[in-house]
Amino acid sequence: EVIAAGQQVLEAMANGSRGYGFEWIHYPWGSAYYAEHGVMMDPKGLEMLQESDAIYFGAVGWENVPDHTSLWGLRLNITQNFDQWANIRPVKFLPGIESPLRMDTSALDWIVVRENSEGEYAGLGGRNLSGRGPGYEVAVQTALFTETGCERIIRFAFDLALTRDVPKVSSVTKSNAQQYGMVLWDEVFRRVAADYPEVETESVLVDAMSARFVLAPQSLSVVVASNLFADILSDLGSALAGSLGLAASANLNPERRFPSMFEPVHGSAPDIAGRGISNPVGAIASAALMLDHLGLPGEARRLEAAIGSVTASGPKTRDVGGAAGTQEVTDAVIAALAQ
Ligand code: GGG
Repeated sequence: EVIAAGQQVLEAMANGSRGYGFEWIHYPWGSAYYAEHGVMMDPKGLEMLQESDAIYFGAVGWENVPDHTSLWGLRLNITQNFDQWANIRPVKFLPGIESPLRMDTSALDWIVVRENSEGEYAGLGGRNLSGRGPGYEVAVQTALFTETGCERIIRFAFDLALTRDVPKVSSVTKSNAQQYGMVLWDEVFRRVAADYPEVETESVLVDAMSARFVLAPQSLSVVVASNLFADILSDLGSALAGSLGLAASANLNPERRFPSMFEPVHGSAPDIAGRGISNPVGAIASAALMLDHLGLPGEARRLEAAIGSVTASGPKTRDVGGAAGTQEVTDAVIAALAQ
């Protein structure tokens, strides 16, 4: 639903004859596909996707497939094999959206940079390791931190900070307890920071950063963290900005060897899926990130301005206190683009 909404918006933009267009290939991969084929995507799916300039992705997960099967079979299959190692998740406080924070939120604006290729999502480990049988099973899940993996995402965060009004990077770990991988991360962070003397830095433990998101979010600009920590923190950030339905993300292969993937932060929301009431803003804002990646930054800003004018005074879905449906909000964004 939300991807169809984003496609309508992009088509409306391209139809304004601004010198670009879209050619869409729709791949029906997901849990319904799994029910029919026993796999989440075509076995040649990566080769098929490789032909595209970008991937516009909805959400993964449904009740008929275990979550780890659907996530690894589709989303992580793509992000890991296409080395989309930088996941950027802006936390935007849009006009007209009420935040649960008790403060003036109008100037709040930070970006969570998620390491997207290793860490706790390395997929390393196993079950039944003790061989001792039911009731005594042992499972191991290992996080992987490589110096090159840490360095590339930390450098990415610093380069991003240089483009922002407040050039500051907050690095988040739990290196007091995770004494190997996250200590390596902290060391790499200090080393890379030395190359960026104009950027303010801090290293914060993830528990303290969770509290900071709520108590002092004005102190944040770019927050870089491991795969799992940044996933959790970005959900917290989206909720503080008013709804998970608003949050956009980009899974980038910065070297452009593979297509990058743009998706709303939210999941498949089985409780409301298919009812025409999902908030399309997260998916539409992800389309704006895709426009940036495709070399159309002016169009990306134009789309973000249209989203802002709709959240400020247009129809709203129920997650942000309105009663409008997905299509009504989509139509309003398209109308705002025309103004
Ligand atoms: N559009 C994002 C999405 O589908 N998320 C599903 C999910 O469960 N993701 C977990 C993760 O990526 O860590």
